[in-house]
Amino acid sequence: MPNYWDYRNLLIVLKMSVEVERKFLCNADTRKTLEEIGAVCVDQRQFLDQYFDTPKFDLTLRDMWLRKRNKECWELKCRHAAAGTEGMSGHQATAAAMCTQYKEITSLPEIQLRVKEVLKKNSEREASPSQEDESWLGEMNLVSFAEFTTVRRSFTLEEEGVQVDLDQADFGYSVGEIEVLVPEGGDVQSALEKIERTAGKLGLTGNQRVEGKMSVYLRRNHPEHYAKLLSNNIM
Ligand code: V4E
Repeated sequence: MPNYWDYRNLLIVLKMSVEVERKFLCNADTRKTLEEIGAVCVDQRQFLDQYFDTPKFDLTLRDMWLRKRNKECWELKCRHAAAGTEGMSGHQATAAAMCTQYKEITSLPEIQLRVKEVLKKNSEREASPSQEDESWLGEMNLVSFAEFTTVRRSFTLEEEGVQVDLDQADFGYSVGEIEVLVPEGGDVQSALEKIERTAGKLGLTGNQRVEGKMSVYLRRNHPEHYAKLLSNNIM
């Protein structure tokens, strides 16, 4: 007989979305190109990201990325088990391989539940809905391993439902992202097609994945962990 917690967890799962994203190298002309293809700049902001893991990196070695943005919003990104490439043309499979798919969880109680499960912590403590109470970090042995600020300009291509972000991280790395948010269980193939069309409009060529900010940060600041992530195909 399902209980309150089963229903609560089901509701949380239904609210989750999958971020389908392709990163690209941007240059001085990228903003002009975006305007030429009809993208509209909708936001410009700066944010601080603090990433957390255990000293042994138990989360990131499972491709789980726990962060706090601007000292207030918690988010857990977990790799989304993407559908296989059967039934895709070679071209579609290449386009899919250029993208990442991550589930985004933003509810703090749900984040705490997932992290606790993964770290096999069997504390009796209730998940805390309070953003201010950070005692759970210590209980789960979580410490900050990366901290950086990003200046982001966001553009939207409304007819495609696509967002393009141009990010400049404070450690001297710039990267662009074409992204589509898909509700859990939604049409990922259509998102991949929108991203590919947008990449085409931006004149992006080449089929090498471009590094994200974290990849560059870890290569510079935690080279041993970075090497482990590479050898486990997480980066
Ligand atoms: C998923 C992930 C990490 C978490 C940060 O993800 P990312 O989208 O790169 O950061 P950001 O600041 O753009 O977040 P947003 O504001 O869009 O939510 S850190 C490393 N990963 C895994 C990963 C990967 N393996 N490969 C690539 C190309 N990107 C990320």
